[in-house]
Amino acid sequence: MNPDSKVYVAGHRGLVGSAILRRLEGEGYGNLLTRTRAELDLMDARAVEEFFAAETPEYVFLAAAKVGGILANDTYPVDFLRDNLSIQLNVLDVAHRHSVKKLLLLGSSCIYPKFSPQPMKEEYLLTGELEPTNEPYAIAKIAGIKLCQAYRKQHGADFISVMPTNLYGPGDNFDLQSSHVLPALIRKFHEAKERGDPSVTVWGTGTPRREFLHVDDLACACEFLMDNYSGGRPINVGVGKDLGIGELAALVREVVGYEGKISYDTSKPDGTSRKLLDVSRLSELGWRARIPLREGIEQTYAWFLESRPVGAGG
Ligand code: GFB
Repeated sequence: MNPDSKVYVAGHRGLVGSAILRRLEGEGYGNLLTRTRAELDLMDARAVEEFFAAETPEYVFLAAAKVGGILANDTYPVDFLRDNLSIQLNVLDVAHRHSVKKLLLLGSSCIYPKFSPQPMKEEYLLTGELEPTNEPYAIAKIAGIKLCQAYRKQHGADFISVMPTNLYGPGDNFDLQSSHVLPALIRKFHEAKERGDPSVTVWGTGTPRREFLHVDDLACACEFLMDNYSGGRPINVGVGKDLGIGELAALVREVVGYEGKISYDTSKPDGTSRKLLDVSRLSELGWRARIPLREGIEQTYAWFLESRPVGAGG
């Protein structure tokens, strides 16, 4: 890409898309294309065709997706499978037919088998059963990877796929039913502190381990990979280390300044016990994450406080 390349960021209002847009604007890209969901429904094949025919982007970051935490995935399997398949089918088909130079598809670390050896290498894909709570989403994302590989094989399309670990950062979803764990804990500890609650409830047993990548690091990796990687195999993007959910809760509690207790609701699912990514291929290409977890949580908490509606309490 160069500063006047026409770059379409699909999903620019979401956690990942907004970070990619922020990164590209900051790097001086002056020909960026975005559409809100109201302006362009990516599940409407005709609308996607008309948009690409009219705008002819050269590069596409496909960050638009139906995403959510463990409870949302477990509750809405149709939405997570159907919506993500539909978006990917439409955008990849039209990107190929309108000769997009390069497309980067965002996936997720949940594509790997539940009992993968850790850390998980890209070649472990499809070597075992998936985690049931997010299998629909994982199947949709695996289909996206396979479609990128098929367009490369059959038509020579330069479509790459990037598999980030669990993400967090500004622009995250803080809804307690549909969000991922880190933003949920920020909100839970903040509101408990403001209300003076004696304890905060953490879902599950607290024993699963997760890896967390700040979304600004992911955006930097996506720009790097768009310019430096053109292969069929998905590329993992992570920080190379993880921590227990209980440790994370203690860290968020400290950052927020809450002094009450932590209790565990084991009626909620733990999900997979661990999903640490092997990031050696990415580091061999010359990229590594830079934002430390504590600093990233402090920055995200500050964003959460600034972005809450006035009078939202706390
Ligand atoms: O982040 P999370 O919802 O998704 O949950 P996954 C991670 C762990 O945190 C689980 C625990 O063991 C949860 O039980 N947890 C504790 C909480 N308290 C909370 C809470 O208040 N809210 C939430 N959400 N979790 C997702 C997949 O799996 O990972 C997605 O479902 C996607 O499809 C995403 O792949 C990256 O990490 O378990």
